[in-house]
Amino acid sequence: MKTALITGITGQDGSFLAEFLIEKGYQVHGTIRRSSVDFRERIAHLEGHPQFHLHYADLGDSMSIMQVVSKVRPDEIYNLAAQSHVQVSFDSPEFTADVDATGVLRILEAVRLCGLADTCRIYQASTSELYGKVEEVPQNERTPFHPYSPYAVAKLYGFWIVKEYREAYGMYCCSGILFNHESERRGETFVTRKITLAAARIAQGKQEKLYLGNLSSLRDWGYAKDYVECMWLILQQPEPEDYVIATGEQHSVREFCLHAFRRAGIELEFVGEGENEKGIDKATGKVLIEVSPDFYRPTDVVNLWGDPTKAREQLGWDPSKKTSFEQLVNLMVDADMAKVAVERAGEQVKMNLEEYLEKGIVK
Ligand code: NAP
Ligand code: F7E
Repeated sequence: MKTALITGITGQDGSFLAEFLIEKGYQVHGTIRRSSVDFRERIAHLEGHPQFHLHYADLGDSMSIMQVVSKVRPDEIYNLAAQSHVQVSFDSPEFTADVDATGVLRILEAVRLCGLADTCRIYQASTSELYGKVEEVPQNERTPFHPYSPYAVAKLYGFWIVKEYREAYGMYCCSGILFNHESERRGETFVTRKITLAAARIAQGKQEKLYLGNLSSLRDWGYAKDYVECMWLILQQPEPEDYVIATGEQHSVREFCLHAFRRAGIELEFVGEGENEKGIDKATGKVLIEVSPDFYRPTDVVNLWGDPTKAREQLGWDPSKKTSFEQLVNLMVDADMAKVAVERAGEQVKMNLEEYLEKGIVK
């Protein structure tokens, strides 16, 4: 039975990867951070499972990393922990650099210092943001990098230090250059989830309007559950190599909105341009989407489109057999429609209870 250590296990990808590895028979250890509120929603269903174990550690704290690596002595490490929000990285560039760049170095050194350099394989969660202000479309493993945010610059260090340790010390460590991947577990401030949640709330009368930034931005969006399989496949190869993981399809934020609102029962049309563009409900003429400069970034990456040929040929991972764009939008909207319906039912129960208490029906 193999032992895996996942940093960032409470995140979208970490939770899917933990499920995937448990299913494969692994002992799965994950790192969590202390927080004053409960943040384990995505992994709550795994707690208590005999193959699932949690440890406190922070990527900004070498001692905690050393401790967990020496205690667990993993066969595989999946370094998914990061300050992963691009827009936030403009507000917190130093924190982002510490976790997303130096944090990777801390993992690599912990493995070396614990004497695991020859046995432990390391996966680094790299990103299509490295291509940034793109120099080629679509992007593959040979496309030059041009990072375009503090997040991307930090992740570029992570990519290069992994390559350096591979070459300098012969370690089995590699990067998956993953394009955007989404799911019903995606953080609510990333654009796809923000849209699906708003579509569900608007359709059920719980929100009036959705404010977005650049509607013309293009992304290659896949399903996170499909992508965690690649992380594992990358570590099962005879030689450590870096891979682009993408669907090979591109869509705009505007297109995502059209599909999501349609799934929620609202047919939209977009009128106007730039900051004056609006998404209008065709049936009622109501403005449901507006553009707000608050969601513009100082530099924005607007043309991501991945070429997954190497992954298809070497890993046998074929995106055409995985979740399609339309299926992805549908499953996200369906999950948020259900979530909003449950919230509404809860509110109704609370209102009824308050009314009964007021009337003295319930004491
Ligand atoms: P996510 O949902 O934001 O999860 C990030 C995880 O990192 C959370 O578990 C978070 O813990 C943890 N974390 C943050 N700062 C930490 C620190 N200082 N020490 C320890 N843990 C820390 O991100 P995701 O979408 O699952 O992405 C996983 C990884 O893939 C990230 O490295 C991201 O940059 C990268 N990536 C993501 C995509 C994508 O489209 N999703 C694409 C390419 C690359 P808390 O829960 O405590 O905050
Ligand atoms: O933005 C535009 C925004 O925040 C996508 C992370 O997982 O994927 C993710 O980073 C696009 C950008 O993701 C809003 O300007 C418009 O062009 O969903 P996002 P991201 O920046 O692509 C990469 C691969 C990662 O590695 C990251 O960790 O959508 N956009 N309006 C908006 N974006 C947000 N968040 N909110 C808006 O209102």
